[in-house]
Amino acid sequence: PKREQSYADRAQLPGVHPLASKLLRIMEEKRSNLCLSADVSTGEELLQLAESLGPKICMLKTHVDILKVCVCGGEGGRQNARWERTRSCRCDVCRQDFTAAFSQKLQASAEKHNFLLFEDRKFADIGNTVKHQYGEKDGGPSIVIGVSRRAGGIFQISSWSHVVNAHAVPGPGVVQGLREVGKPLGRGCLLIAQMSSQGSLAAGDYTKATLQIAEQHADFVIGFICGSKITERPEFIHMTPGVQLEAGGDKLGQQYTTPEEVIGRKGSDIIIVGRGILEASDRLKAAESYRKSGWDAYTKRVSV
Ligand code: S5P
Repeated sequence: PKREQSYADRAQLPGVHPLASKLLRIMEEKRSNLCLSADVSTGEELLQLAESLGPKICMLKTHVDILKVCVCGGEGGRQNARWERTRSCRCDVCRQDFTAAFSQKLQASAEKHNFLLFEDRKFADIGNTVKHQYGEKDGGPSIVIGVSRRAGGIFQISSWSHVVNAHAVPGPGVVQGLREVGKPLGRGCLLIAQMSSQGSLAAGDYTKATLQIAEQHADFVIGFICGSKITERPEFIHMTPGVQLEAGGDKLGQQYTTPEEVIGRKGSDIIIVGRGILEASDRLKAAESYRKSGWDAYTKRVSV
């Protein structure tokens, strides 16, 4: 059988999406197929994770709607000196964590340590709605506190996140809506073809139909969230959550598989790890061991 292509080979394929190509090059350069799922509740901790674990990862996955957010629209913040200096609201009223300044810092960290940002928003509505949820076409940072007065919601996801994901359940319209906003900005989208949770309905024919939507929108869809490789097309990137060094699960249906299994046997490209790293006493050490396991499983697989 033909030898499997390396990440570096795949980055150079003529049909590969520029963002997928960039990701594959980062993976090869940093010898990392690890995506950190930075599921923490303060902006400070998120930035600190990006800075400290940045060198170990190819991608940082966020859930920015977990962060504390402001409901005062900056009104409280305007009253203190810090607001004047930083334009980031730290008032006692709201202590807002997600601001334009914050997303700029996150982007700076991504640039410095050479990883991509992935907001795990799981869009799942009709095209017109997701377009507004994703952000404005210009994608520029919001200048002042008026975040609440700007279209695209508080988070302005399209302005800072290289990658987003979507459920295929609404049909192709969800991808088309996101593409209108993201394509001009050079963004990419992952479709959720399978889920790691027990009893997931994303299986069988649903997974196949998801693949079809991706193939029809390959100028914007760069790959999948999945448990195992679902297509032989090397342009698509397979990313797998539900990974820990020991198989198992949590009390709410999450199911864990090991990096060796996911990369070595299931043929996925990237492991997504949250609590396996976040709950370790030494996060840097844990990140390094996931990076190494994922990378070793990959090199073993491509050398066959
Ligand atoms: O099927 C999925 C898809 C996703 S994106 N299963 C998942 O667990 N995820 C996400 O991966 C989930 O939202 C969480 O952010 C992360 C897994 O976290 P962990 O702590 O269980 O590793």
